[in-house]
Amino acid sequence: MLRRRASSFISNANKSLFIRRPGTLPIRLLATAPGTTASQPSTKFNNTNKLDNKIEANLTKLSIALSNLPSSESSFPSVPPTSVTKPDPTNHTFHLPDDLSHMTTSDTLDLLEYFLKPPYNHTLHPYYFSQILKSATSILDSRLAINKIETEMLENTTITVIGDLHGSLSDLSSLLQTISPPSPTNIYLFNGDYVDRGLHSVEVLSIICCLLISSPNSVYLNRGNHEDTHVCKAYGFKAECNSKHLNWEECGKFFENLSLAHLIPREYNGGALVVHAGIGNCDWKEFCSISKGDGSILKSGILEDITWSDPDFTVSGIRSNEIRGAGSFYGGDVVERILEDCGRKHFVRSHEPRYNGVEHVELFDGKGFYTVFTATDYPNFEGCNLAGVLQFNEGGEKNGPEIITWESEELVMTSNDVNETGYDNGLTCMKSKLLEEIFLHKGERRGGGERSDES
Ligand SMILES: [Mn+2]
Repeated sequence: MLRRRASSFISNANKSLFIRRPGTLPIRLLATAPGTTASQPSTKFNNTNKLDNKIEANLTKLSIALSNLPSSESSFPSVPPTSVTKPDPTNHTFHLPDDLSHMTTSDTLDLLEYFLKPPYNHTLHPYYFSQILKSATSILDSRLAINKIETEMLENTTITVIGDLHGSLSDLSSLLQTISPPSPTNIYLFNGDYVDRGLHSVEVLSIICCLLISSPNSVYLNRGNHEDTHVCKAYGFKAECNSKHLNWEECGKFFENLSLAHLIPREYNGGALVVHAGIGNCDWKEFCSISKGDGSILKSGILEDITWSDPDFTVSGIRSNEIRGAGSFYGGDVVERILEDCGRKHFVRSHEPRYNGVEHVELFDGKGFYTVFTATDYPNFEGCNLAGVLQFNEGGEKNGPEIITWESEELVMTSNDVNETGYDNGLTCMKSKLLEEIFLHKGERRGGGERSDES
């Protein structure tokens, strides 16, 4: 039913949607947006980065070392926030409720609409950005490092794992269209890497925080390797905050309060262990003993492994990850052992882009290993990879989770407001027809009983 509704959205929005169950070929429902070609280069990400992962880790470690020097900050100039006081009601900015505990999913969709309206350069006022970070951090504070997703076990409840978004607001927008906004029967688990590389990390992080605040029992967040002030200092988020006059340092507390792993209950396709990247050389008992990160995640063995590692099923056991220069390579035997220990059937991670959005590797005894990546047009694939999410269904013990993928929305990006940092200031032009279609249906979604007003 969700898929049927999603396809009617997508049809009007000039995009393609694939729905694939494990072991079947994708079903192409709709035509590719006119004017797009498979070889079209990505315009959503900072292509000056060649995504060399070893350089990424080495740069981060260098950044950590530099940060320990007294004068190191001089090489990373900050733009101080222009204002942290509440904007006057007459200010033509987007205003959030005074008491954020009263914020609804509808308010969050209004904010998304504001971000996507012409002239395409809207962002949150520094006061509200600070307020939502504080509110989201206080919700995360009560959650465990290895957190269990609790659901009300309502009929037809789904838990959807969302992979890296990397500042791609259009992919977050199409996610909300495709699987509908979070609700008590539509649980979201964002699996890290919300910021860096893309042009709208501030807006992506703002919408994710607002979804968490408006639906705290329906939204869960894992920490990725880019939710680290040392990493996002080098990969775009800090520069973007500076260009939008936001206090970047306030994000540090939010990052440190993110959970590192989530357990999906066994009633949902046998359950799953979900981490951003992987696991290292530790048993389940050690894994469960970790606490949330304090400062950089590159300083601690287990945290670094969870957020930086990659699978290598050609070998068994654990070995150092010489490609990234951080984290480990782990074999299928390591995954199978930890699944046995935690009593779950599937292992889900993100961290690496996949051409088809989701990659599934079948392990022994029906157990599954999944890589989920949700940002489209990623530079690794010349800008033509699909978005993917993985959906767990209540009562679906006998089957695997459902893979849902779709193509990117057609976008026209401009960079005519590049500031001195070389960073596009957020002037993203989306085709007006697409925008009209997205928000034409927003009222329908609200009317469908999916609006969440929980606080
Ligand atoms: Mn990552």
